[in-house]
Amino acid sequence: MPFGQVVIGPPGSGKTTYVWGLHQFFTALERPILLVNLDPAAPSPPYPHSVSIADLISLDDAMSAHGLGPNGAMLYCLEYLEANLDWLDHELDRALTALEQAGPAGGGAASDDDELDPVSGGRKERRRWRRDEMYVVFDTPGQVELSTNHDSLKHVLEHLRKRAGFRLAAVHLMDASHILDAPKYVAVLLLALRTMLQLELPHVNVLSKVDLLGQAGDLPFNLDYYTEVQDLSYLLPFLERDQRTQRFGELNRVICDLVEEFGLVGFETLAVEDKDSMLRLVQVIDQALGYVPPALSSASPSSSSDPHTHSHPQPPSSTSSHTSHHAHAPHPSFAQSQPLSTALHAGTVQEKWVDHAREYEVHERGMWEKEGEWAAERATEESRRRAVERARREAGGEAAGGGEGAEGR
Ligand SMILES: Nc1nc2c(ncn2[C@@H]2O[C@H](COP(=O)(O)OP(=O)(O)OP(=O)(O)O)[C@@H](O)[C@H]2O)c(=O)[nH]1
Ligand SMILES: [Mg+2]
Repeated sequence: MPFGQVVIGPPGSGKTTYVWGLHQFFTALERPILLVNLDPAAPSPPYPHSVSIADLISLDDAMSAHGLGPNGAMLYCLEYLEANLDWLDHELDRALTALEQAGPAGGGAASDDDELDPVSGGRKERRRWRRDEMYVVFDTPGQVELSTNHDSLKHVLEHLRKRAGFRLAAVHLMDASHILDAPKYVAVLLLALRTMLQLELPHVNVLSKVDLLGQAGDLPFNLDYYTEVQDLSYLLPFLERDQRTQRFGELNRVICDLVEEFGLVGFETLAVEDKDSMLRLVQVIDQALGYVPPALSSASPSSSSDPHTHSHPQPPSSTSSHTSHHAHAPHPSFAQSQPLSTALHAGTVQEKWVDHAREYEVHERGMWEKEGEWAAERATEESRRRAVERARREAGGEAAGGGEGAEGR
């Protein structure tokens, strides 16, 4: 029962960049991850992928074989995938099996030179990812109709869930700059709602590229107004003032009521290069999926499954019981993170990227410089320590060699 995210969103919303970022983030945290490219227009995506629809059919093939334009060919490719689910099952199974056998860090833990366990003296048990710990991320094309009214993607995902046993969440990226413009924000809300109703998956809507918000213009309301989709009637004056929407006063009101009545839409934020932002989003999606990242050592889940015996560092505000709710030992990335409720909430995002973007940038640069100096100092200390150890070993070896020589004489 592998877990996974299906990353969807309009063209240029940042899907591919996010998928690539996720791979780097998960690799750094030693979490299992496989990437699947479902965009036939991108035969060579920038990230290391295990499966690509381009090996089945490419957009160019579909265009030339059937005389289709890019949009029609894209729909054709997804229909072709739907008609070849055996191929997808086979490719996914091959990739999952390869990851199972490789284990963490591409096989480091399963290599022949396993270290000895310092306590028992025996060989350390090999840790391999289990199928139910696997995590697969699907990158999709930007054609919005694929997730709003064309059924092929929906059927492929249904197949993965019902037949192949995947537990999937849809992660819907939408460019944060749209919230600056009331009509575009309403369009984003409708798109999010329509997609949620179409795909019928656990759904996480995300305002992407939030780091660019500060440069994009003035926000009439605080960011949490938009992320929490608060009372939409406040938007009506903006819609009535806007030339594009002023003629549709009643329609605007009905659309806002509709979105509010469903009460389904809310947003997370993402700045893909910001570690805290990625961590927060990954945690939210883990929760939506009910996924607990695996602990690296095969011994640790049972030995530390009692939340009272965890020795991991407590987050700054340790009042939250978030990290101790997990049945297994939480992965270090979980344990060391802040509680979800306070980690990078909309208020912090607003401060960091909207109100005080410049000050934060200067502050962070200062922190990086300090971190760099600290790392350099550590490296110097470490190499000095190693040199001393080496010299000591060599001196010991010479003495022992001399002793042997003396005995022989
Ligand atoms: N500043 C900033 N730029 C981003 C972020 N995420 C993506 N981008 C940029 O947005 C542009 C589009 O990103 P892609 O990842 O190609 O978008 P996509 O959704 O995959 O696009 P399609 O595949 O064409 O639908 C690229 O120039 C990225 O560098 C982000 O968090 N911050
Ligand atoms: Mg892309």
